Amino acid sequence: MDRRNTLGFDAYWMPFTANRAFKDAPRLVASASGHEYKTPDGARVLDAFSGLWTTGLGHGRPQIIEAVRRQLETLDYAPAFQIGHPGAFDLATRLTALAPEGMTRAFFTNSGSEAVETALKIALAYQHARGKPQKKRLIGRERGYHGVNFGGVSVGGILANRSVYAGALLPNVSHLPATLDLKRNAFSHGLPKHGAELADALEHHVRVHGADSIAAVIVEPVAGSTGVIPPPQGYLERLRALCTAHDILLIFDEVITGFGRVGAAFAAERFGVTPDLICTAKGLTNGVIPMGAVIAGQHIYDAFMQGPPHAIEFFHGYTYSGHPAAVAAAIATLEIYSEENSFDGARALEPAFAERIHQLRGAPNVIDIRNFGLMGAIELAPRQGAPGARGFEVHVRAFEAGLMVRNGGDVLQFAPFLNGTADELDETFSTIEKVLRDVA
Ligand code: PXG
Repeated sequence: MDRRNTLGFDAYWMPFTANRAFKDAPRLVASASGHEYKTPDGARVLDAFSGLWTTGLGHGRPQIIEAVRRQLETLDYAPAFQIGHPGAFDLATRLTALAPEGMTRAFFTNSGSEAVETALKIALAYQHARGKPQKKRLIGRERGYHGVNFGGVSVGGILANRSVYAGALLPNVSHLPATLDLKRNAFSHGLPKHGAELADALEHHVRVHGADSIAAVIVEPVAGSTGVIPPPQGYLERLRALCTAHDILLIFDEVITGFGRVGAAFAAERFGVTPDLICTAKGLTNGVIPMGAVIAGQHIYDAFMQGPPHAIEFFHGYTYSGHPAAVAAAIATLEIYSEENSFDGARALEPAFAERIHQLRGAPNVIDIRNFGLMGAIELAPRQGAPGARGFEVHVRAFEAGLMVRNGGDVLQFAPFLNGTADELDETFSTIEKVLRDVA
């Protein structure tokens, strides 16, 4: 008996989804073009989240699609280990050219989570290679999100992602405090004034564990999925100075903030703070083909290049590292960023975005609004005894009203396209304002 049916919802176990609620009332998109999705019924949904922070150039870009098609016809797969294909070298050259000075090497992965695992392993192996194998401690931050693999969950600072695995996570991990401070910083425009001193918590870990035991600190320059938390003014500079003073590597997880999301190639550039390693994904291919990358400082790579030249220097890699289709998508994407000056475009849209999102101050249940670059959040007061319910209801009702926004609990998140328009911003926030009144 053929037990397939045309649209059964049972078999697919959906990621980070309330499966039962979803399957009771599915929200589907069937096609996408430009800045919009269409549902299977043909209803238009304005995308106010650039995919999942992925697709800053808009959906269905012919140049990317054509590049992938051509690549698949020419070379569909190339072994990733001990063999190369020209595109991967070309992409690494282009990608490192976008990175801060001195960050000259790229390692390819297939996702942000894998980029994080790779960066954490590079950090530990780097300390080992330079004769400091006792430097094993990794320091993350409360409310940090670094993907879902064990290393990323360990350094991540989200209880719901961690608690089930307590005792099975990486040992030797500590956390800095989160920088979100509604009492002092609510409704800040851009970077909040207060909290640079929270970086000094690193000194606490140095006092407790010893700098000799600490390998690396990993932070998102602007925390994304836990509700868009821009760093306090001066915080990242301070963290960089402390890492340098204590001989600790600094890893920026730029899976969200890379590729124009904060009006520059990387947040590192926007803040003028150069880390030792950068994790990227998402915007690397405009979300079209899964891909991630770690960009490493020259000093990191050099430390690995020891021993006999025929020996493998780093025992790590993925079957699909530098997959030809992903590489082709990434090269086409980087070309469009350059041809269309997308990062400057995002920077130019930032003031209008900031102004429009902050107009929702005073809307029902809004307790904070945060923005930086083209990242924005509206935080809602939770319903009594049902945290997250209000945010989820806004997400569902907005979708029904033709708008795709993301809710992380009671925080609504916004990621307009790098080439978005004032009209789209207006449609986004007028729809949200109406939905907020309806659910109040
Ligand atoms: N690091 C950061 C900073 C991320 O934002 C990852 C790592 C993991 O990437 P992959 O490709 O393995 O998913 C992410 C992913 C949201 C949202 O709602 C954010 C992410 C993914 C899905 C939803 O903000 N970030």
